[in-house]
Order: sequence, then C-alpha cells, then structure tokens
Amino acid sequence: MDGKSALRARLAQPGPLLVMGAHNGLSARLVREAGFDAVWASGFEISASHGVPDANILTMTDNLWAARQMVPAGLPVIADCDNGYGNAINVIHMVRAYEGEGIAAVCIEDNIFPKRCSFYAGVARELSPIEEHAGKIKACLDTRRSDDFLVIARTEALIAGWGMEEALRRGRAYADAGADLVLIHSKSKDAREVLEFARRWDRPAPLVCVPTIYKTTTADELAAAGFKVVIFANHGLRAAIQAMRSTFTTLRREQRCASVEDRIVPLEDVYELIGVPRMKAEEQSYLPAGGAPVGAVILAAAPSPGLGELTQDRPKAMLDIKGKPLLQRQVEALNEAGIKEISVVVGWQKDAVDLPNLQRYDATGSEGEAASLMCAEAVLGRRTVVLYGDILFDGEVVKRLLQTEGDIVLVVDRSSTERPGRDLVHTTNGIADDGRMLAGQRRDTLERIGVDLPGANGEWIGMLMLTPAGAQALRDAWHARARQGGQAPVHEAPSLARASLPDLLQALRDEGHPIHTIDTYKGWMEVDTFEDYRRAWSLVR
Ligand code: SPV
Ligand code: MG
Repeated sequence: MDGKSALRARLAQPGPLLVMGAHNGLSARLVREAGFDAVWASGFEISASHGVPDANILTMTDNLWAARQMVPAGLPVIADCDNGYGNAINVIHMVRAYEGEGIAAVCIEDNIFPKRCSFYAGVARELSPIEEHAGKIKACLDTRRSDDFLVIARTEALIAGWGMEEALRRGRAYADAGADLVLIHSKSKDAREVLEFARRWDRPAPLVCVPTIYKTTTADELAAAGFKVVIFANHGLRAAIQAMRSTFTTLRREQRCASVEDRIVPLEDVYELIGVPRMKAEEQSYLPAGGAPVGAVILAAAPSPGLGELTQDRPKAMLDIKGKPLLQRQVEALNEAGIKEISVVVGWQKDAVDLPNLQRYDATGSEGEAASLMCAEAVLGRRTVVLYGDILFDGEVVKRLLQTEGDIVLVVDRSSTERPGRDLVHTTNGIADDGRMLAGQRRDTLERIGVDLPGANGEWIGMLMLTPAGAQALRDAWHARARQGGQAPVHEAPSLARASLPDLLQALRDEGHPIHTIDTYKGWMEVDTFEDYRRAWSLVR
C-alpha cells in the first residue's frame, strides 16, 4: 500500500493519528521507529535545518526535496506546504509535484506570500482573503490524480488575532470548498481556544491540531474533544539542537572523542538506521564479483642476498628499472586492473619504501612470507590480490585473475616446470590432453605446491587472489597453528614462523580447502638474480 492509501485507511480507524515532525530522511526514519502514524514534513524544521527562518525563504523545490527524502522511511508523509508558495496557479504546480513524489497529503495555510512562522513574535502578519484560499483548496482537489492524496486546509485566524468567529468562518469555507481535513492553529498557552473551536465545529471534515504551545494537553484529551490528527511538529529538531550543543561544547573543551561517547549513538546504530545491512545484501545479490572493491597486498619485507650490493640499502621492490622502482610498476599494473587500495608489507630497509598512497604494514622480525602476510591481515576482509614484491607482470594477468571463480586462486605459468628453487605446482588436469595450451583459459585445481616437486606441471608466479572466505581460511590455518606454539613443521618449513606462502597453502589444501589455479603462459618475470635484473631492463618499456 502506498503512503496516501495507508493514510486514508488509518483515518478510517478509531483513535487519533499521532504525527511527528521531521526535516530529512534520517529524522523520518526515527519517527517511524518510534511508532508514529505519519511524518510531518515540517516547514519550521526544514527551514531551521537549512539555517534560515521559516518565512518562504526556502522555495517549494527545497521543501519538496526534503519531503521526498522522508518517503522511503515507510510512513505516510504529510507535507507542510506553507501557503502553497504563491497563488492557486503555484498550488496546481505544487500538487502535481508533491503527489508525483509519493507524498501522502499536503497542508496549505491561509498566510499571504511570503509567510511568517506562526510563532515568531513581533513580525508582520497578514492573512489572504477567504475566497483566495478556498480557491487554492479547489485547485488542489481538481489537480490531484487520486482522491487518496489528502488536502489539509489550515487557518491562521487565531494566530493572527482575528478571533474565533473568523477562525470558524474560514474553517467552514475551506471544508465547504472540499478540504479533506481542517487544521486550526493556535499559539495560546492553554488548549481552551482549540477546544472551543472543536466544540463548535459543524462540518464532516476531521480536525487537525498542533499542540506546540498548549503543551500540557494530551493527544487523548484532544481526541476526546474531536481532533482526529495531532501533530508534534518540531520536537525532533529541538532535541537534536540540545544534544548537538552539549556534545559540541564538551568536545571543544575536552578535545577527545571519548569524552562524549556515553551521549552519542554507536556508529552501528547509524548504519542500521540508514540501511547499510540491506545495501550489503544487495551488493552480494546484484554487483558482479569484479565490481566489488578489491585490494592488493604486496609482500616486500624480505632481504634479497641474491642481488648483493644492489639491494643492500633497499628491498628488491625498490630496485630501479628504467627510471621507476619495481614497486611503482606493480602499483601501475594493479591500478590498470582497477585495484586502487594497495598495501605493502615492509621490513628489510623499510625506510627505502617511500611511494605515496600505499598502506604500510611493518613485518620487521618476521621470517617467513606467511608471517609477513599475517601482518596485513586487517585488510584481508575484502577480495585481495596478494603478490610478491619482486615480480613484473602485465595488468592483463591481474584482470583475468579477478574474473576467476574461487576463494583462493593462484596464477600458474605453464611454460616452465623445470626451474630449481622456484615455487612449482602440480594441478589436477595440467596441460590439455592434446598437449596444447591456451593462455589464461583454464581453471584448474591445485594438488601440490612446493620447491621440491617432481612431476610439476607449472610454476606459481607469486600472485594469488583471496576472497574474504579464502582469506579467513588462510588466517584460521595460521592462527590454529600459532595457538599451538607454531613449532611444528608446516609442509616444507621447519616451523610456522619460517613458513612460505606455498607451505601454508599446501597445509590448507591438505586440510581439504579447494585451491584453484588459472594459467598464464609467460606474461610475467621474477627479479631474483643479476641475470633477471638485466633481463627486466631489456624487457620493460
Ligand atoms: C511547521 O512545523 O512548520 C508548522 C507547524 O507549520 S508550526 O511551526 O507550529 O506553525
Ligand atoms: Mg510550517
């Protein structure tokens, strides 16, 4: 049921409708949470929330923009439309716009344009002629597409000091013009005025009141007198001002966030109110896997004795290759594949790693690569590409990796299986039966990975992708061993501290976690020796 049908249906039920003022989508959600029947898109609140007086300074479009933020809260929205923002012609435009945005009802008052808020003391106040306002009401009724879109006529006769007889005359004229409800406003400190109005009311249109100033009267008392709708117009905004003022004052004085922690809601409360959990579910349902944010972790903590003096003052990742550090070339290739959130795990000569915009994790003192990766475990909550800091590769390799299904996926080069000291793999299917291979076409399952691997059918290039579930499995495997002291061998490593990534991956595989591979045929190189380094210079542009 849409808002206007719900409001019409609720009006037909017994008891008064309790309506609460709001000024934006968030406050409307709080109105719903508290159990009110409808939201009042209050001109007073909306103006104040923009920091301007309630005096037709905001335009119709400003007010409509605020009111439409309230519709998704799920309660009928009754929009305070001041004086209709002009004459009957403006009102026609207004009704089309408000009904089109899913607002349930509009309320227009008989203030002239520009209006003045009913409560501002000592400001000029004038009412439009009765016929003119009745004409606006008729314009509303003739313009609305559905009879469920309610039109509330409001008279300010009591506010302007024009007396009870004038108030009744106006109320009757607006009801006779067809208004669905009539709002009688008063700034008297007690409810006698509005109660008398209700006692003398002799039209079928139900009555609405706003007991801001006659504040001790309950909604039940007003309902007993004949009011069908009671609007608490501006208490949300006033409560917010008080809460913000005291919080700001304390923070200014104390200058630390903990000083106000006990008087503000937790962040999770905000997330819940604005629908973050639903957004997460929708992301999972509708975003392609490749569209979800992906991070990268580059492991660049280890020293590299194989390159002698070249890496005495820097890790391999900072080796200059034709005017750019290897690490920068990696970052550019990752960026090209759409990965912008990049972390680097540093250790050996960490101060030399001085590229901007990288999240740094310090693995000083860690021996094995698995321990280095665990230093960055905080960023493994999203899909992550993990890679060694000493490989050069095409962005295309990363793009294909991101398109591959699986919680843990390794990139495997099928062109070399004979290189001693490298991370070799054996996968279930290996090379196609006919002995040919199309680079990057095949997804396979890892059987074994290690340095000493007779019968290997590929080489791991030092890059893998983890989904959050894959990362969790890896972390669980690590922490389970760490809890037991970490002294037991992990695959080819003598202890957990010295385990390489292949060691931990093999352990995971042996526990039954599927690990997948995709193929590449060259398209990458490792920089491990002088010979590699020379080759890198000749290959990169
Ligand atoms: C509003 O909330 O903007 C109203 C009610 O019109 S009152 O402020 O009481 O006039
Ligand atoms: Mg108002």
